[in-house]
Amino acid sequence: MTSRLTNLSGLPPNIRLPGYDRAAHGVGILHLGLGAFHRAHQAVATDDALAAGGGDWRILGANLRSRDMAEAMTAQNGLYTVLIRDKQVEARIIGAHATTMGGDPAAILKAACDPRIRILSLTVSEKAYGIDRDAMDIDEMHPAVAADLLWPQAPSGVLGLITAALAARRAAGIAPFTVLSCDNLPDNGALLRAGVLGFAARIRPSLANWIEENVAFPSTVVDRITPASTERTYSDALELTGHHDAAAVETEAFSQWVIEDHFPQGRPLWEAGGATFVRDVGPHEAMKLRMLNGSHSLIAYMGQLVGMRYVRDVVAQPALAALVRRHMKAAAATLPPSSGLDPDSYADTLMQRFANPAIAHRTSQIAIDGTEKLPQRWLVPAAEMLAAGQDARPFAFAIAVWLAWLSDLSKRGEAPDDPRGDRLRDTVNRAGDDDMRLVEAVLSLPGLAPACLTGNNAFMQIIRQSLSRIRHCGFRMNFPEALS
Ligand code: CS2
Repeated sequence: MTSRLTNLSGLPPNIRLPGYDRAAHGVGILHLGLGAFHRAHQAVATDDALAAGGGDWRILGANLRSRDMAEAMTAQNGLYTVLIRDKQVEARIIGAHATTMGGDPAAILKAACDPRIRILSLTVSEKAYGIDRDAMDIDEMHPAVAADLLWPQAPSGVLGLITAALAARRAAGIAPFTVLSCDNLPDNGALLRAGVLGFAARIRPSLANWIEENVAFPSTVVDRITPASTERTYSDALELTGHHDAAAVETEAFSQWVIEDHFPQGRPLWEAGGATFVRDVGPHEAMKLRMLNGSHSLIAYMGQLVGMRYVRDVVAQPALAALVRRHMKAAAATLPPSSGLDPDSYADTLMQRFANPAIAHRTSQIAIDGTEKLPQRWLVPAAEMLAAGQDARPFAFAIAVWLAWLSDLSKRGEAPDDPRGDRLRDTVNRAGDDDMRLVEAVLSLPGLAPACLTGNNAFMQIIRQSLSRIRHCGFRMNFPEALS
């Protein structure tokens, strides 16, 4: 009978194991968000850092709401398998997690006050923050923010928890942790800082001042394509390791982590895991969010429109791949010219990564939460192009594809998987067959598109034309026309 992965003995010799004595290292990081991406990215870099540089930097991993992953990992003593899918599949076991907890915000708050915790990192997804990006302040309508403002001693959301933990540490004379956002948001450190300061200012202004002066919020750029785990992930992990693993993840070989080096309480030797430390992540971030994530979203919505399940299927179609290339080129034109980065070779690498036949990355997974993702991926870059008098048509096309997908869903009576899903469905329904009404109504939802984009009549008309062609002639027939 095969057993569950719970320790490091008896694993086949070709499986890479943690290169350090787990018991010899204490915790130093509290991580919020135990999803597949964290397990395939920061935790792997931390495993490498522990092996190369040592230190008490193991991870206390937590999910604010759900218990399942924390329980699965606890049952495995924090161990799990990462499958790296390239020409071959390589399996390695990660041992960086010391403890995992889920669904108990009070216990997580307590852990965040532990003096041993010197970094609080997060992969909670764009929608969990509750920050109004235009105002660079809290979004008081966000459910977790609203609840935590009413009862800040018992927070259940990200901003409330970080603020309460920092307040408790300050009161107890414990140095604050460094706060490290690892989500795909623009200037994620500065954004989270603004959110925490805004939240703290509502509770106690002197606390906000203290946070402003004492807490570091370095920005980061994270990159590793990590599809949600499936039955295939678990069965491949079992075949390779000989053990059942309910926390197994699969990912690509590529991994990138660019971090602003501002860690007053120290940090693991993440360089050993491939991280690069810079003074300003800005250029890396714009290239990644706009070229990778921006074309990912285009691929996702085109794939959804034509019924293609995986990213690799979409880029295997020459006409669709050409549209993706065209989008990357437009995204590259929005980047600062003297950044020292090479967008052309970046684009080539991206096309290869997207085409990886071993990675089954669902278009439906990337299609979720469009209203949270598209501002930084398409709408702000498009607005910048318009302001600079450049040709932003590829962005108009991408927006039309998203609207056509929303329209398809609404016709089926479905709402998109998005925090504003019901509102989107109702907005699209009300617009009916009137293409211009649909374009205007969706893009003028609060906080979505910059005013200079919605106010640009010529650009709005181009979106309408593309939308109209897609809705009335069908997306497939539209390929050559879209390219012209
Ligand atoms: C994707 C990202 O789901 C999405 O929206 O674009 O998760 C993407 O796979 C990662 O950012 C790659 O690093």
